Amino acid sequence: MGKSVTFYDLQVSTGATISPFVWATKFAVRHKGLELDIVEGGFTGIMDRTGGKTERLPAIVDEGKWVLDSWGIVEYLDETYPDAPPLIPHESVATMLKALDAWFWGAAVGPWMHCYCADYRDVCFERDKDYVTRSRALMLGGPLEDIQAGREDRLPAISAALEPLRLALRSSDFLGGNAPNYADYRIIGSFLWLASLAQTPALAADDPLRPWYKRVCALYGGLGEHPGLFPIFGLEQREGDPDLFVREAGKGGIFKRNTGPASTSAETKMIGEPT
Ligand SMILES: N[C@@H](CCC(=O)N[C@@H](CS)C(=O)NCC(=O)O)C(=O)O
Repeated sequence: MGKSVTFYDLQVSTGATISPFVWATKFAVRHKGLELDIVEGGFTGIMDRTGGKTERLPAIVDEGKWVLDSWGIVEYLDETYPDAPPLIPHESVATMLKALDAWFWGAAVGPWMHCYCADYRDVCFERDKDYVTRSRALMLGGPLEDIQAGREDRLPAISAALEPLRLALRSSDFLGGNAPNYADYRIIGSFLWLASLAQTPALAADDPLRPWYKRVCALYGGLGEHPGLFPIFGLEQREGDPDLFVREAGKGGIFKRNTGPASTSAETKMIGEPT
C-alpha cells in the first residue's frame, strides 16, 4: 500500500460519488500514485466533517496540509509530486482544458442537470434531500420535477451536441493522447456525475464515446466502476429525434487532410475551379 491522502468525498445513498469535481480529483490523486483515504459523507455536514475548513468539496489533507478546490488540488499535486506522472504535462493542456470544460458544461452538464435534477435529489441520502431540493430549486429557478419534465424531448439534442468530443476520441485512446491526463479525468468526472444519478440513459448504446468511457473508468482498479452507478448508455432514437451521434468518422476541417490534388479533386469537381 503506497502513501495515501485524506480525501473528503461527496456521496449519495448508493455510496457512489456524485460531484464531477470530486470524481475528477479522485482520478487525479490516483494518477499520482497516491491512495485515497476516504472520509465519507453527503451534502449536509461538510463544515462539521472538515472542522470548518470548507463548504465545498473536494478537499484533501496531505501530511497535515489542507488543500481545497479541484483545480487547486491538481496544481498542488503536480508541484508536490514532480516525479510522478504530470496531471498537466504542459501549460497548454491547462488552457485548452479550460476551454474544453467550459464548452462541455454549456453543452452537456447544464442541460443534463435540467433533465436529471429530480433524479439528483432522489438518489441523495434522506438527510440531504430537503437541502438539495431547496438549494437546487434556487439554482435552477423552479421546482425540480417541473424542470426535469419532458426530458425525453431534450436528451437527443444534448447527445448530438457532443460530436467534438467524439471526433477527438475516435482517433485517440485518451484526451491525453496514448495515456490519460487531467483532461480525461475532468471530462469523465462529469460523465460519472451523470452515472451517479441517471434513472434513464442519456447516450446511445453504440455511442463512439463508450470505449473511452470504459477505458477511463477501468483505470486504477476500476475507480469509475462503482456498483452504485447507473447506465448512461442506452438512449433510443425515436421518430423525429435528431441522430444521437454522427455515424461516419470526421470528414471536414482538421480531419480532411490535403495530400495534394488527388485528395481534393472530388470536392473541386463539386464546387468548381477558381477562375
Ligand atoms: N470550485 C470548486 C467547486 C466545488 C463544488 O462546487 N462542489 C460542490 C459539489 S459539485 C459542493 O461541494 N457542493 C456542496 C453543496 O452543494 O452544499 C472545485 O473545483 O472544487
